[in-house]
Amino acid sequence: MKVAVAVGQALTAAGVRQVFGVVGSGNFHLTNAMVAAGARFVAARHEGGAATMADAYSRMSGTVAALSVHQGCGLTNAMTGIAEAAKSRTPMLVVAAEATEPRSNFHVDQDALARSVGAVPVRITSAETAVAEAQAAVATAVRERRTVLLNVPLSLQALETAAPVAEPRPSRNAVVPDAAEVAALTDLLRRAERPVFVAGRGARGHRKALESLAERCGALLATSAVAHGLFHGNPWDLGISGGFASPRTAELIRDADLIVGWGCALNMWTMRHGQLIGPDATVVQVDDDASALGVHREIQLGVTGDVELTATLALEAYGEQQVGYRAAELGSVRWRDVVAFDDESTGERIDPRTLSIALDDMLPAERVLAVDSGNFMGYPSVCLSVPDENGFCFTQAFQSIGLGLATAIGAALAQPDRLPVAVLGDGGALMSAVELDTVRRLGLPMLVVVYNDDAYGAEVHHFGPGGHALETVTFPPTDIAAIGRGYGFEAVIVRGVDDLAAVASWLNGPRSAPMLVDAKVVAEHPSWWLEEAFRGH
Ligand SMILES: Cc1ncc(C[n+]2csc(CCOP(=O)(O)OP(=O)(O)O)c2C)c(N)n1
Ligand SMILES: [Mg+2]
Repeated sequence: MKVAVAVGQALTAAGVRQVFGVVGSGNFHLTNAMVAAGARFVAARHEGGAATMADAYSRMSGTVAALSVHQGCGLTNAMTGIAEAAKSRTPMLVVAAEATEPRSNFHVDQDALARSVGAVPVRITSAETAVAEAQAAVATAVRERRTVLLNVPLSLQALETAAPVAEPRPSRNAVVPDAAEVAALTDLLRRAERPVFVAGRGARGHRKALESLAERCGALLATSAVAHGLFHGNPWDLGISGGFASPRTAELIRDADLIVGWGCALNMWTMRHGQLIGPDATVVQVDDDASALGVHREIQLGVTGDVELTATLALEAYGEQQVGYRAAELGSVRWRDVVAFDDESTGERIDPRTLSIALDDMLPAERVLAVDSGNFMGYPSVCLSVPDENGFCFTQAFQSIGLGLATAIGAALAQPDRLPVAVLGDGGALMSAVELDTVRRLGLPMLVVVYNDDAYGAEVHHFGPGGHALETVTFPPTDIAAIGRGYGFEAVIVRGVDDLAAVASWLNGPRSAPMLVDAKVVAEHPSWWLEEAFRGH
């Protein structure tokens, strides 16, 4: 068979069952071979969207998805999404055709592109080695948790090679922690009076082990934004640690005498530039990648080990249960319960807090939420609860706007039994609007909510107080509801809570078309988390 077909078959057999992309001449045969071998292909309208769909799908399904792109321009279009995936250590495969001939219009240095954003470039180098190289690319993505660019030169694609033979699918081995490090951790846990666990990306999927250990030592439970939802329903859950923490959550973390980051970098966002760590708190990090230890924060102990395994071993060694930080009932720590605010809705514009709380009350609990970047992003992130860590997909490692809609598409496909909700600013929505077509074409019953302030609000609030001219970051009103209707959505303009009746009737109906809410939001002042982020800088 042809190399392109053999590579496609080998990738599918190695576990890549979901492919997103834009197909051109260079990736046509390869993509079709993957479909013929049983993979599902979703055509995005822009490679940037396809990249983030693959990233979100990988994260929310725990499998390796692929992005398939045309040589050169197909890859450059996808670079922002690839950078996000690489920074997030999403095990993901980018399959790119490659024009190795320098005089080709399509030629760019694809290796350099990948390397510059932290992805791992590999290549098919001959017909004989093609299948093994394709299998190795998937193995690197899985075992090293990397975003891998597999370049498939056009000059090799039509050569003949042998059909791939089945290989076992690659999997990642749990890193066994050193016994002395586990003993040191157990000792600190025993001595702590107010321990708090902060679970990050590496803790996703390990709820039980962490809950059991926390119960034994009386720890309170929190997460970083990328693990939001992990402890949903646990009476000792503090929710998100960091800028999106409620004042009560922040207070409790700041008062901890021991903070253990589980698969969590404890970066400036999760720890509010360190402000959430009390002056006398001991800080521990457990991570299966030794190079992640102590990078963002000074730590007193680093444990190199798998989160689940380390927590299980610490529990075995711990001994008798202690009260720890669980002497008194927590009460609600939810932002909406502990932050009082005056509704600033005007009749023409709705207060984003009022909007977010009303949505939380309306939407079914089984939801999967994606939030884009911007001033607005804190409101839905803190107000909309999610059922578990696969109910929240946070593609913000690159802090790019415009990834939210594609994130919601990938997450929706990975969690098909949940209501997909994309929450976007008007800037991010208009940057990525082209993928509204993909939502409608796939028949996804998605709710898209745009917090529309007719501005790059984050920039307005950043520079407005300094008296700078703001014409570069403010826009005339745009009827985003009309744009939604053009793409086949049902749509409504929301200026007050009463207008959300249209969403209620959509929720109660067959949801045969997706729904877009163009919410004209009040934006007189920056959101609290943005103000804090400005102060932190
Ligand atoms: C790709 C990209 N371009 C520019 C920026 C800088 N930026 C950060 S927030 C923002 C404004 C976003 O506007 P919008 O989506 O309307 O949300 P808002 O801040 O108004 O709530 C911009 C331009 C960015 N983060 N990413
Ligand atoms: Mg805006």
